[in-house]
Amino acid sequence: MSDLDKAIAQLRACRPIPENQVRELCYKARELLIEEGNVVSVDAPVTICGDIHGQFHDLMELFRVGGDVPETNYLFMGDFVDRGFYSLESFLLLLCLKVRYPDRITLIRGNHESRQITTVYGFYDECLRKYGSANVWRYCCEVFDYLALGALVLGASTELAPTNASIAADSQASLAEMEDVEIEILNSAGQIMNRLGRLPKQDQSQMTNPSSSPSQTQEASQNGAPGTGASGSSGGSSGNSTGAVLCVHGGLSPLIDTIDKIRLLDRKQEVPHEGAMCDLLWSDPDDIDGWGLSPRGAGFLFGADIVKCFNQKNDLSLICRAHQLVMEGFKEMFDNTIVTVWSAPNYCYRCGNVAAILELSEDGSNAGYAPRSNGDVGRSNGILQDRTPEQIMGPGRRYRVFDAAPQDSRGMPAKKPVADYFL
Ligand SMILES: [Mn+2]
Repeated sequence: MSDLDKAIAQLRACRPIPENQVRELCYKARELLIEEGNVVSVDAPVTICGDIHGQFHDLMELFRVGGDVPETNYLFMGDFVDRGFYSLESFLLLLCLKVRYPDRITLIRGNHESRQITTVYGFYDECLRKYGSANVWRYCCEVFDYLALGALVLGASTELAPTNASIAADSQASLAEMEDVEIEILNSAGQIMNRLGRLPKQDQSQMTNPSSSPSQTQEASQNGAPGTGASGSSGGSSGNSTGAVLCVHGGLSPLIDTIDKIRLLDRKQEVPHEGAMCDLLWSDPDDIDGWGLSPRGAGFLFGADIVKCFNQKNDLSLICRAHQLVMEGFKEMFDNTIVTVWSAPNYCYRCGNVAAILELSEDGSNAGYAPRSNGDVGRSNGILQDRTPEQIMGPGRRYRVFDAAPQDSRGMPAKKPVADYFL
């Protein structure tokens, strides 16, 4: 067994590894990450995860529900640390897996992967408590500076990969012979809780004129449970190519209108207080027109018009982001053009929410000749020339929803006092 495999085994048992091993691990991780662009390309199939926040036992539950590395290909959208009790073990395990299986796990940066934020929200204190010095915190922060800012998932199928999942006893879904399933929601036992059919592409004027805002009633009917009104009618022939899926921790920036502009940023630094890099890690979608000020004091709020315009310009079918607690684990907004994925169940051990991960399957329908976008502006002129943007369908999306790991599996005192940094 290699030293790295030993470290993985030790961290899986939630035991920190020695300081000198952390130093070496962080050095190796940096060497890997320095080679990655600001926007990493990831081929489907991939399982996309949101915030972890040091909830180590829930991360183990995530791997139980979603499959282990390297059997499952993972993309984590940041906020590995802070808030929970085990930021150190959670982040170091993910980093070990990255070094051990670089092509099977992608880590992008969240707003908590920052010196300033970790000093306030727990990770710094945790390192000091567990090692007696700030060295390990310093090594980790140097890795944070090299994490990619986003990822582009390519080759995702419009269809869901077949599954032998059974139907949950309490499922509300009408599961009989649905022709074109766009969204499937599974529980942590792998049973189907709900299925939503693909809606015919509606009101194309919204796409061609992104500044026109949908009415409130339309907006409300699209939030929460997209596709609820679906009758199973098809939005086009199955197996069509889907646009790329952009993954970022927070959201968009008024300074960024193309993915190429993200690629040009100098990311190897502490997260700045403002500017494009800051916005990508801090912004949130909101039911507004255009851009708005964020109550977080960093990043911006952005509306449906911004998302639809950006997606169209960059041949994207979906933006996938994390950063906001969602009680149901995931939330699709703006006619399914953006989704929030949240992967920390019972956040801070008290919020009562469930968590979710998003599986995108591989488009095997055109074996070797799948015309697909790569998020480049103008690329569609050559490749998707016979398609209007309205015909780029979203990928089939399988959400696995899970609860917090049982308290008795944690090996920690149930009455452990809440740390100061929760206050
Ligand atoms: Mn965040």
